Formats: sequence, structure tokens, C-alpha cells
Amino acid sequence: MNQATIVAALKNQRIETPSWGYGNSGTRFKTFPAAGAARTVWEKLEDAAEVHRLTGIAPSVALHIPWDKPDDWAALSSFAVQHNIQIGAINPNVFQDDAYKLGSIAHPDSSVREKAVKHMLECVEVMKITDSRDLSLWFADGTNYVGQDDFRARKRRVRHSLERVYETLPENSRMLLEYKFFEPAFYFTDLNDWGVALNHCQALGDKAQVLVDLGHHAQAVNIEAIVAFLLDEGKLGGFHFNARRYADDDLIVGTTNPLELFCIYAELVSAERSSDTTLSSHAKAVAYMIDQSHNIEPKVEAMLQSVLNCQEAYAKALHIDFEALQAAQEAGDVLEAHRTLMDAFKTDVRPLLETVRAEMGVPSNPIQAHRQSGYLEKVAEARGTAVGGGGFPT
Ligand code: PSV
Ligand code: MN
Repeated sequence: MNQATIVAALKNQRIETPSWGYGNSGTRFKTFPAAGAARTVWEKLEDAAEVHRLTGIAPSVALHIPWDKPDDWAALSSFAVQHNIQIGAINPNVFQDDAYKLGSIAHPDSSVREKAVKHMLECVEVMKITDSRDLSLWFADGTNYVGQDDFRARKRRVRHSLERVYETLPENSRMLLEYKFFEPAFYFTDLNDWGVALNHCQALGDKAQVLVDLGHHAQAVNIEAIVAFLLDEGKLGGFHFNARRYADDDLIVGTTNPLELFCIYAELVSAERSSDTTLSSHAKAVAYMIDQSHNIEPKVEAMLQSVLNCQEAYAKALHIDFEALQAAQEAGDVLEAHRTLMDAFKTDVRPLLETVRAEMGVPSNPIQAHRQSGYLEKVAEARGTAVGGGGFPT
């Protein structure tokens, strides 16, 4: 790919940040309050806007409902416009009410399923006001003990509830279905892997697509291969980027897993530049979102680092010599193919990214600019140190 094409692609890159990454959050053991952590949806939008101001590639923020439910949606939408930030994916929350102790859309009691569906329908209404394209769904549903519930009955309850929400989706919007192999349920999870999610999405229709969260697989699962498969099926809706070492650790994307992140981007770049126009337009519609909660990190800086790690991985993937790669693959030249990919991974893209940022009118070193800006001191002064605030239990 020539340099101009690479630069143009980098300028078009988009990463959505999550509102819940800006508030206090913790582990099962403790939430450490951070000075200046966002306490309200308005402050989360301010922080997201700061990340976009410094990077130029994070123009939207995902919301979690009801954590981020304002009194006045129209006011929030205009606040977002004033701050040059868009409201992105809407994430219903059907896992924190007492009623959901045994699940939501798979719950044996139809009144609980009804409550969950109603909440998702309310979120579809929010999408219309905020002009959001994606309804992003994750369910904590599952069981802890053999015999606790009937697998097939649960599958049907899930399908039926999803169908009811799917029917109400606005035109040009999508339902993203996120899977996760365990947690909070430990014996069985209803939407436990990409095959299950894909099957539901295929049954629902074109607007239903699979969401891949990098923290939601068993150890050693090859996520880039899943990405390739879903892309080829036209069913890759989006990502929740993060990094992990053990389970759903929600660490900064690209820290424990730089090669994995690069390989994922390699699949996306390969699909984006494909001569198969169905494949390339599907790849271009993928939603790139971060799903991280920062427990010990300074929150805005952690989010900046996350966005920049995605930028670096994408820049490296854009350097892959796909023609040489294909030739080596077809010749069965195992190591030449491997080296071709690794050459791109080893490219130092930092000077290029500095140039691209300068051309985009953002600081060439966004982290340094953030540290020198006084933003953290300013919000710490204005907001103080809140207890809780992110939506997570304190
Ligand atoms: C669940 O672990 C998850 O990945 C879902 O995307 C939730 O919406 C999010 O985390 C909440 O932090
Ligand atoms: Mn997620």
C-alpha cells in the first residue's frame, strides 16, 4: 500500500470510547476513588471529548443505560454537539436489578423476561433521540449448577426476546450481540461463544451482528480467526477492545496482547481493501469500541493510551505487503509468509503517526500534551473525589 493510502486510512480511523471507562470502578475487592473521575454522564462526555480533542480519532462515546440516563436526553444530545462528541452505541443494562438474579431474557419467569425486553425497547427509543446506530447487547444470563435450568428452553426464551427487540430497530440501525464464555455465571452462559451469537444473529436478520470483546474467550482461543470468519459471513458488527491475561481483565488494549491486536487489524485491513465490494463495505461498517474500566490507572490518560495503541496496531497492519503474503501462502512458503506478516508488525510507525497527527491538527504526542494541559488537575479541582460514579458497585 502506498504512503498516501496509509495516511488517508489513518486519518479515517475511528475508535469509540466507553462512558464507564471514565468513572470510578474497581474489582470485587475494592474501588479506589480517583480524584477528578467523572461522576455523571455530562462529565463522562467531557472526558471523552478531551480524548477526541487530543487524538482526533475518538469522536464518539458509548453509553450504558441506566448508568448514563440523564433527565433530559435532548439536553444531553446538544451538550454532546457543543463538546464536539457524538453519542455512540447504546448499551442496555439487564444485569444489575434485583429481578435479574437468575437472568434476564433467559429467566424462567416470563415477567422478568418482559421487564428486560421493555428496558431494551426503551433503549431503542433512546437510539432514536441520540441518533445512535448500534444497540449493543450483553447478557449476564447463565446458570451455576447442573440441572438448574433447561438449556433448550433457555435458548428459546433468548431467541424470542431478541426477536421482539429486533423488530423495533430503526432503519439503518443494528443490534450487536456480544458473547462471553463465563462470568457472572460459572457453569453455563446462554450466549457463551461466537457460534451461539452468530446463530442467533443469522436467525434474526441482517441488522443483527456479532460483537467480539477481546476479554470474552477462553485462554488461547484464536480471536483473529473468529474475526476473519465473521467478516467473511458479513456478520462482524463490532469490537469491545481491551486486554487480558487471565479472564475478562479489562486492561488497556494492546498491552498484554500487541501481536493479537495487530493480527486482528490485519484481518480487518485485508477485508477493507478487498476487491470483493460486499466484504469491503461490511468491514468499513465495523464498530471499533473500547470496553475497559480503569481501576488503578488515571482514567483519561488510560483511555488516550488505549486509543493510541489501536492507532499503532492499525498503522502496522496497513504496512502488510498483502501481495507478498498471498504469494508466500500460495507457494506453501510457511516461514516467508510468517516473516512477511511480522515485518509489518515490527515496523516502527511512530514517526509516521507523528506526521499524521500534525496533519490532523492534533498534538504529535497526545499523552504528553494531556499531561502538560492541566486537564486532570482542573477536573480534580472541579469534581473532587467521588465515591462510586461509574455505575459499578462500590
Ligand atoms: C461484560 O463483561 C461487558 O463486556 C459488557 O460489554 C458490558 O456491557 C460491559 O462489560 C460492562 O462493563
Ligand atoms: Mn464488553
